[in-house]
Amino acid sequence: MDDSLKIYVNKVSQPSCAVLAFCDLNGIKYERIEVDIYSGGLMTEEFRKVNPLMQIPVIIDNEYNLTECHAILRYLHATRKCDDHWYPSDPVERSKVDQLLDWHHTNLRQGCYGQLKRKIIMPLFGIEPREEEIKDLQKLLHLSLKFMNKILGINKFLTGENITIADLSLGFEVQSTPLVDVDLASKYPNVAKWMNRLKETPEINTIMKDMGVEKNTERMKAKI
Ligand SMILES: N[C@@H](CCC(=O)N[C@@H](CS)C(=O)NCC(=O)O)C(=O)O
Repeated sequence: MDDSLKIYVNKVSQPSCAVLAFCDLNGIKYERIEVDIYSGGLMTEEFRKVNPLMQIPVIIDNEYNLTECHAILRYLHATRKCDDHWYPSDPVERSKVDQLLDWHHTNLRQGCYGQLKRKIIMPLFGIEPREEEIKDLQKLLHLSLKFMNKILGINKFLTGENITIADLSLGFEVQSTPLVDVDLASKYPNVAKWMNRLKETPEINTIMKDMGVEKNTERMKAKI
């Protein structure tokens, strides 16, 4: 069954990386299909058939197409042999994971990717971002990191002692924050320690390194 799993991703895409890491950590085999998000790869006729919403990540499992990183992570957890800790069967523990996954989309991701989309992707297609909007998103990002810093002052991982799919989803987003001028170590030390803890896992570290955040941060600063 695993042999027929295709995953459409880009190495800088945070939700794509969370799906790839989950598969690598759980021994799930897949065919990786890289989509060029900077030069219209999401808009091709071929890709629109895969996902009419023109976003990655997407999986095709046998003939079933599924989008949305969090839905994909839950689906893979339910259909493959994965340890319970990733997405606990206990309703209370599971709800803690779900709570963070929902929160992520309208807070941390909005604050981080929301800025990246406006600063990097939209200008490539001739759309200039509004400065006010970027400022508001930066505020949201800092509020989100402050909240995470508080939780991670108590917990080893986001929901407690064990790593879950929420750590993957939020961790890959946080990996991109230097691109929008966030210095984690000085402002959010508990988040920085948690990121180091995640990077102790080789599968996560490899994918995080491949995102090329350091190099891309230098490039972005050079443009300013
Ligand atoms: N809610 C989606 C978001 C996916 C997403 O934002 N993907 C980005 C790449 S990181 C994308 O495809 N952006 C293109 C666009 O939105 O135009 C998920 O969690 O999977």
